[in-house]
Amino acid sequence: MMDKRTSAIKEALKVYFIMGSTNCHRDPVNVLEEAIRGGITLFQFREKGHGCLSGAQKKKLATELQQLCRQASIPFIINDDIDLAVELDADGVHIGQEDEAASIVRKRLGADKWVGVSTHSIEEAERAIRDGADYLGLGPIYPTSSKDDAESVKGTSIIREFREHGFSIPLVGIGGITAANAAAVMEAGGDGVSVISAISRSEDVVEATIQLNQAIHSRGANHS
Ligand code: 3NM
Repeated sequence: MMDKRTSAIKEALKVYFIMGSTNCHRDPVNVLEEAIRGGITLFQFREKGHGCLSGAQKKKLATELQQLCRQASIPFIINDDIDLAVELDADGVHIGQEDEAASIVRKRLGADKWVGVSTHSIEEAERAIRDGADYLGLGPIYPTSSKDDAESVKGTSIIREFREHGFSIPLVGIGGITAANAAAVMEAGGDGVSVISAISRSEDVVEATIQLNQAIHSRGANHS
């Protein structure tokens, strides 16, 4: 039997939207509002890249986005910035391999918060799990232009490989995922898809989010 925390995390990972101000052509607050209307299940504030906000401006945007998530009961995760996550009482933190170890993040956040870790190999995953990760991000599944220092494209085979290895931890795919290829991520054993541009750069954010939702629930997708 899966425990309550794990099933809540798996549920939240289904349509996982990641965004910061540099990912939007318009007001990120409006983009998030529309993505929530379209049915995202989890949000990560990731303020990175050329021209990104810092200090008080970053905190102000984070607070506004968190407010929207709270109103909609969508968990609000912060990328990398542990101090900000503690200050805002965010629901969790997502870190990469170049960031602080998951064990340190876990200690700072406490047992109740969610800690997500990007991993690219079985070894990195084993360490993240030992260090207390709640879920793993795997990518890039497909080519992406949203992350300058992305690793080589892994394909959905990385998800299958992790499941065959026996990892039961919640897994979410990332990198170049769209409504057209999201079902393959689920079929490989993913619990959900995390996307930046498929939502943030869409002409119709509500519709793009609905389509992603439909894709992950499409026939053949893994419903476990
Ligand atoms: N991390 P898009 S790929 C933030 O491989 C991020 O770990 C990745 O953006 C990884 O949905 C990526 O626009 C960018 O491709 C995802």
